[in-house]
Order: sequence, then structure tokens, then C-alpha cells
Amino acid sequence: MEDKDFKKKLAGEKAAEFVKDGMVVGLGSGSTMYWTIKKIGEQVSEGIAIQGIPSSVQTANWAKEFGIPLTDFSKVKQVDLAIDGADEIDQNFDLIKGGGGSLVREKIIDSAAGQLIIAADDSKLVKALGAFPLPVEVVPFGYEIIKEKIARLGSEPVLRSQNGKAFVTDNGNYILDCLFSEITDPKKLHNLLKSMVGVVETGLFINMTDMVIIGKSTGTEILH
Ligand code: ABF
Repeated sequence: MEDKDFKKKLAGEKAAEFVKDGMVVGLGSGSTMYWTIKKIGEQVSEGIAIQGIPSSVQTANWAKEFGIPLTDFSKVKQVDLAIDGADEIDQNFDLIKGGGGSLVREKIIDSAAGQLIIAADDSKLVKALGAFPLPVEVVPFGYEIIKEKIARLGSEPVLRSQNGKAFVTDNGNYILDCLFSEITDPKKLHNLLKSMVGVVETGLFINMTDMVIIGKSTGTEILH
């Protein structure tokens, strides 16, 4: 296993330790979350009773594979704990997410959670957000107009593609990956983007994170 994957595994598995009997647990997406979901599956097989709310089709598939009972917002209105990954984490624990394309469902779940734990390898810690292109989910109709508007904010948005076609999210939308180099005021940028008609959500997760678990070569570090 590569060093980075090992760190993801450490962080992901550590996060699962915060899952307790009776909880409704928001299940994030991405390769770090694979390890969290697998570990929670082991806890379920040992007898703890939890219900998971998956943030992507991939996560739902992993949860089913590992025997985690799933629920949804037609049955529960509150999430006790959400565990999720990130693409960048700054010193205020503000995040860029959405590299995997699941930002809308992740944000709905993470916002509904009493506690949000982010698990990531140490490469995700940054001084300022922005080196990672900010994913912005947009309605396909007229996305060209939004692309122009975002470009005027000082970015070069790129329509995400997969196998030569536009990437389509679990919600049937497109993603514009917007490189801003350095995001000095994440809240202001998020508000500007959200005010554009056709923008569904941005990958800026501001003031939501309660705890960060970092996987390093030497073990895990918990940041509050
Ligand atoms: C999801 O998975 C995303 O929001 C983020 O893009 C990604 C994290 O990636 P990984 O855990 O695969 O490094 O949580």
C-alpha cells in the first residue's frame, strides 16, 4: 500500500471509533471514507446498532457490501454524527470538497449533523484554500453563462469531464472546477457563487467542521 493510502486508512479507521450504538451516521464519500465505512461495518457485525445515510451511490454500495443498515431523510430528520473526507482543510477547518463529485449530498448530510468529523491524509492540510480547483455544481441548462460569470471573478472554470463526456453528478448536474489559486475570503466567494442563478452548491464547507483526524506516517493526529 502506498504511503498516502496508508495515511487515509489510518485516518478513516480512527474516525470510525467515534461511532456509538444507536447513532444515525452520515457517511461521506471518497477513498478515505472507504476505510471508515469498512470499519463501521465491522462494528455493526460485532453488535452495535446504527443507521447510515450515504452521501453518494458509491458510498451506499460500500455500506451495503459491509452490512451497514441505511436510512434516508424521509425517515430521520437529524444526523448524530457525520464523517467525511476533504480535498483541502485550512487552519480554521474550512474545507474544499467535491473532488469526487458528491458535494451537494455531502453538504446536506454534514449540515444536518450534530457533529462533523473530517478524516484525511496530511497532504490535505493547507494554509489557505484554493490550490485545489473549487468544485461548483451547476444545472446543465445554461452552464455556459455561469462559466463566464465565474471567470469574471478571477478563475478559469473547467467543465469536469469523464470518458470524453461531461461528468454528471448523482443529482444529474454538471461540475465546474474553478481554480482561484488562493481563496482569501471563502465565505464571500461562496456567497457570490451561490447568488448566481443555476449554481446548485459550492464545494466550500465553511464553519461546519468540529474535529479533523489527520493520517500521518507515524499515526493519527486529532485536531479540535
Ligand atoms: C469526498 O471525497 C470529497 O468531498 C472529497 O473530494 C474527497 C476526498 O477524497 P479522498 O478521501 O479520496 O482523498 O469526501
